[in-house]
Amino acid sequence: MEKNQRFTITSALPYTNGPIHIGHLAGAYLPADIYARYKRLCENDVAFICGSDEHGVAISIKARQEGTSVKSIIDKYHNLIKETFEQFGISFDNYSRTSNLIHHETSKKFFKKLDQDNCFEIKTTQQLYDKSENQFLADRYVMGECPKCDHENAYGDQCENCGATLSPNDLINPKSKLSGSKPVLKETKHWYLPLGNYEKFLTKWILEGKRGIWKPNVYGQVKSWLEQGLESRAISRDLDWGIPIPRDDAKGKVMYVWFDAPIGYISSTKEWAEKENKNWEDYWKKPDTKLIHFIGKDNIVFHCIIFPSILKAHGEFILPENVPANEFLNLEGRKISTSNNWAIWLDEYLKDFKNMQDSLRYTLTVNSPENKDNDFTWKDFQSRNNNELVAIFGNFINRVFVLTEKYFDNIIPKYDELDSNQIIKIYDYVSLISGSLDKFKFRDAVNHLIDLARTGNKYLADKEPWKRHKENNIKEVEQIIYTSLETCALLSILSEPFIPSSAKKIRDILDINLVNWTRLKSSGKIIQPGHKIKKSYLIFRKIEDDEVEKQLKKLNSNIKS
Ligand code: B3M
Ligand code: ZN
Repeated sequence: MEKNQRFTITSALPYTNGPIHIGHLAGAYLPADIYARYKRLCENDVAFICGSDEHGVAISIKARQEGTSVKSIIDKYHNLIKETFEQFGISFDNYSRTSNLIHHETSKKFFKKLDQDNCFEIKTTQQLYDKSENQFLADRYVMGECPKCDHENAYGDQCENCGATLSPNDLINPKSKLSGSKPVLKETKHWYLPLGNYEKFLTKWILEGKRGIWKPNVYGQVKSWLEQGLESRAISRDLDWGIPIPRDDAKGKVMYVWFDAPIGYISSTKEWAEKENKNWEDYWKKPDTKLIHFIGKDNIVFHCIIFPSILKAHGEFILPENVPANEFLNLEGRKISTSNNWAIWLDEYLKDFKNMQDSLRYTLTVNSPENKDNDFTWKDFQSRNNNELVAIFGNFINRVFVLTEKYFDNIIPKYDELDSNQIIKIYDYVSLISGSLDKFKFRDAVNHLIDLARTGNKYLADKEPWKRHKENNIKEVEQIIYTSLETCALLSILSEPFIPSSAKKIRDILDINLVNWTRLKSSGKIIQPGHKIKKSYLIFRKIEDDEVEKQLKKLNSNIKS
């Protein structure tokens, strides 16, 4: 539980071509939020940074589909996504957008620096072109057969079936997404990043330096990319939506979205620093700053190979300390698919399960696709909520509050000694939970949290304060309730990163403030005897069978037969 460190924590910038779903939350936002909250609670200097990714072909396509302008699409989804994050308690220090001027300027400056230092190759090649639309077909503007797995509907940049990274010319039988016509080849000039030049550096930095430190799924992917050898990547596109390439001989060309998007982390930090009167460079250039990227596994190559090469080429920036990428979350046994509407959209969840953000946060953490793909099912969601959050955590808190009211009229009993055996047990969880979080083991961490509540329940069951009350052993009852209230207080502090809104409710009832984890003393005493606590109420509620059935029905109606 180190303190006084500087952290730059980023979550992948979501594309503003649609709302976000549970897979996004579980992959890149929830773990990052838990981590950022935890690091703040350990008295670290944290910049938790994100923003909307508003460039790229996917967004132009969405605008065409909806018969509207790109601007109205990005505004609509930027606002929706931002609001959704706020509702789920994702505690970004700044949530920016890549259409902001500060981002255009930052990206252009970056390009110019690399251009001046001769970091790019300029090549003229033949690329797919739609004659009827007068447009080059970059990335998702073209679809065809995947050369690797024969999947019929692979995009020009990626096959969603086998995960292969592609370029439009790789596709078999390509078709324009704009007109449906067969494209022709046409010459065009582009700027390339010669990734081969960075192989040595990447090998030393990651393969040698991060072995056993980075998660095996991330390390393994990087290793296989490096073993295959890295090819030059075009970082410009012939498109009308994006950041113009700042060169006189590049009229009509914009930056490839994956060139400017990661720079978005830097522009968002700048925007935040300006508001907060901080120096953004501390968070990106000081060697003792720890940069951590939270992403899903489809973004590993961009965050572990391409962006670090860009940062290295620039020369003044730090490299990520870790990239704890997650695997995928499936839904009811199938891959989440936005195009087939096989997803749980977070904005819809918020309407269907009012004030139950923490139930989803909890379930997605306990089931996080940390090391392998995982499955979300509505049944499991219900049972995790009912059997763990309600029956263990909520039940303990509620029993303690009810007993405090019944026996002591809500005044914390004035017994001056906590039960030291129990206090030792419960304070063990501070290092168990923080140790897991330091290793990015969010599932273990949240399981420890539930175990802490179990420890509280067991204590009550063993000590039977109701029996002692009947026997008139009031002193003992006082000690049991005092110790149990201390356990509630500890739970309200240790659960803060995971279920922040419930944690706050418990603290409000106890009438205590959040305490930094670094200040927790193993002797306990977060609460004060003699202090009156507030009237309690149930913090969690059960999820009924019909609620789950309704969701399953809604989801299954989306299956296309
Ligand atoms: N917008 C892609 C994605 O959501 C992309 C992430 C950018 S992070 C710099 O998968
Ligand atoms: Zn494929």
